[in-house]
Amino acid sequence: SYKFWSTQPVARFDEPDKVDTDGEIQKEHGPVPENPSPLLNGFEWVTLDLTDGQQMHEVYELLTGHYVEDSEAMFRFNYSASFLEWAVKSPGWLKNWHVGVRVVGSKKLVAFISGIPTTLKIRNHTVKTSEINFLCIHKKLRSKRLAPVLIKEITRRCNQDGVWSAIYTAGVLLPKPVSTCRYFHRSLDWLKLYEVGFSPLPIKSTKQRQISKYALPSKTATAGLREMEEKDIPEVGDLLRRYLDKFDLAPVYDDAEVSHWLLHKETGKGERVIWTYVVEDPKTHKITDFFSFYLLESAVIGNNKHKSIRAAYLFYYASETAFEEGPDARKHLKVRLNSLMNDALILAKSYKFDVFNALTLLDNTLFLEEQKFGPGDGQLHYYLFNWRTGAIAGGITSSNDI
Ligand code: YNC
Ligand code: MG
Repeated sequence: SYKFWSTQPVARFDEPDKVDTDGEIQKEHGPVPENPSPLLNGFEWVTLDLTDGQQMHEVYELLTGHYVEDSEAMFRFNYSASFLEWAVKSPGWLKNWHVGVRVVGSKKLVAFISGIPTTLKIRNHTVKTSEINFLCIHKKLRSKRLAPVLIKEITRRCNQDGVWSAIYTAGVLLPKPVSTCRYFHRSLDWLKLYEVGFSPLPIKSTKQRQISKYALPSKTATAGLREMEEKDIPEVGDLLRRYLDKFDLAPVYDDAEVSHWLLHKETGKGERVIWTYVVEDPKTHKITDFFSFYLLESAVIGNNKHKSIRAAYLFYYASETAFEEGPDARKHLKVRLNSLMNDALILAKSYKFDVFNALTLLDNTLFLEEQKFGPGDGQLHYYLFNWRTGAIAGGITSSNDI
């Protein structure tokens, strides 16, 4: 019945998938309350300073124990501290959008919600939004209607900073997704995935046959493939912007954002998060393609042999082949993406990833099957807050899937 969500400026289940005019659902921006709503007795609001390693560690600890699990509680996302650094401190980030709830007495952090500023292209509109992520409430405080209080507080803070619309993703169904993607998984270490209970052994197969099925060459095949470097930012940015412009819902990134989201910076501390490879044409030295993936581990709950799964998630990519025109354009793009993604799998395997994940967005359906990805149980729903537009079938993307 969505007691909370039915009061919010979001699309309703009973409205048509096609709309006449795109725009804000609530166009009047009334005065923004100066103070947060009160919390239950014994709890207090805090603005976290995530330039402080200690406070970042508290967020890390909360998420490690209490963030998203699969439906059978076998795995729980384990975002590393370096991942959180990357995800919540993108260019233009605001401290005001890192919101926590503490216990008054002990100061223990028991809830969190974050936003980062992002410009989105939604069909033919360019919209200043916040991307809301990492909503998390301590397991002992669940089902007490704290989530709506956190959501209203992050909304108030975004409004204070002049942002009136938002994008967010969730596995749960809420009113009403603008798009829905499915997770696909490609085994890199099939035996480990089997041992942790992630991959089943098909009745008509054997372990050895499964292992062989997912074997990969030891070397990549694309001529001119190399890691992205700082000097590539303008060209990668240009290629990515042109590619994303083909889709109905996508972020609009400037070069600072391209650098932040795609370029690995050697800091010497913490786990590496992002890997990006470009294809530099051996003759013209132009960047013709790139792809990227990030590391997100999942903790294996209650397994003696394995503590965690190292998963690579396909992130942004683009290829000049995507701009070809003519009757065979799609076919050519399919061939190109398949060779690029096969190289991505080879690289991920060399970095000891166990599985490679991708969603049904961008042009991913052109390679998922051929690259031996299989559909997972998980769905990812995309939502817009205070923005009305028609349903978008596939071809949606945003850093909000992280
Ligand atoms: C969810 N994931 O339906 P109704 S994703 C949004 N996103 O409301 P309570 C959610 N709403 O149905 P609990 C939600 N999950 O009555 C539940 N809800 O209208 C709704 N899990 O609140 C739910 N992280 O406090 C219901 O529930 C109401 O104690 C119930 O807390 C929920 O980050 C939660 O999955 C998810 O930590 C915090 O279960 C808790 O169960 C938990 O009684 C594990 O809440 C971790 C987890 C969610 C990951 C994510 C995106 C969040 C988006 C939030 C919406 C942002 C809107 C835009 C705001 C900015 C606007 C501007 C400008
Ligand atoms: Mg609650």
